[in-house]
Amino acid sequence: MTLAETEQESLVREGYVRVAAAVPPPRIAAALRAINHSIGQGLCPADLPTFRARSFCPELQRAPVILELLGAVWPLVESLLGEGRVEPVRSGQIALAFPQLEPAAPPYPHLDGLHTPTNGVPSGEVRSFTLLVGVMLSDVVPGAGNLTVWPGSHRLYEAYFREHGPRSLLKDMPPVALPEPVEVTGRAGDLVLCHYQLAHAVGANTSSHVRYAAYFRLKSLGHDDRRWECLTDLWGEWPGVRGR
Ligand SMILES: O=C(O)CCC(=O)C(=O)O
Repeated sequence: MTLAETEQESLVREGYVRVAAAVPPPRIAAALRAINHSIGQGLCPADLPTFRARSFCPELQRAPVILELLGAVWPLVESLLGEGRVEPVRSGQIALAFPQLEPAAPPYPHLDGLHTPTNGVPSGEVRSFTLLVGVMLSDVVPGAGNLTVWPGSHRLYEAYFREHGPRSLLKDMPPVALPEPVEVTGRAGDLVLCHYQLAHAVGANTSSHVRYAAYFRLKSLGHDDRRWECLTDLWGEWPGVRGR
């Protein structure tokens, strides 16, 4: 299981790539069953801000039924980050986007691992990683709570950090003009691979359906000791990416 050459080119240029039908339907069905069972037990409104920032169904984050979604694509991940070169992944994020009644507002780009009041990251830290792996658990049409990305923002940020220093990320998101965002669409079972340094957001969901997805944040072995230099060396932790 490897990326086709055009998919790799797209990953390098845009900072993300969608891989169709990467996770087998039985694994998607098993994960959805567990998630729907969990939310059927009831959601406490007070938990929602934390669930949105961290994960819905926290009791499932380490469950085999969620981790096996990543297991299905582990060879692909290792083909990019190197065999035996990825830190073990012990939990996933269950990301649900419920329909909203208000009109869509423009999405706000972010990088993961920066402090917010609800995400559990202490202020003064940047909890970066190498690769964001998203698994679509439901079909996603435009306007349905899509993962929204700013293609090429990873390269713009790399240039910014080279000029201003990687630790400038401790202050805030780099004040860089970004291209138009793209809503990633696809089918249940599709995979989205994003470079850590790609600006992204969850888009508005003005559809009639809940958007279901799972995300895994992968680190190259020893990433924490290299976290600052990675910001100015986009592909240093990606030995499987050609033409870096
Ligand atoms: O829910 C999504 O599709 C995006 C989530 C997101 O932006 C994040 O977890 O950092």
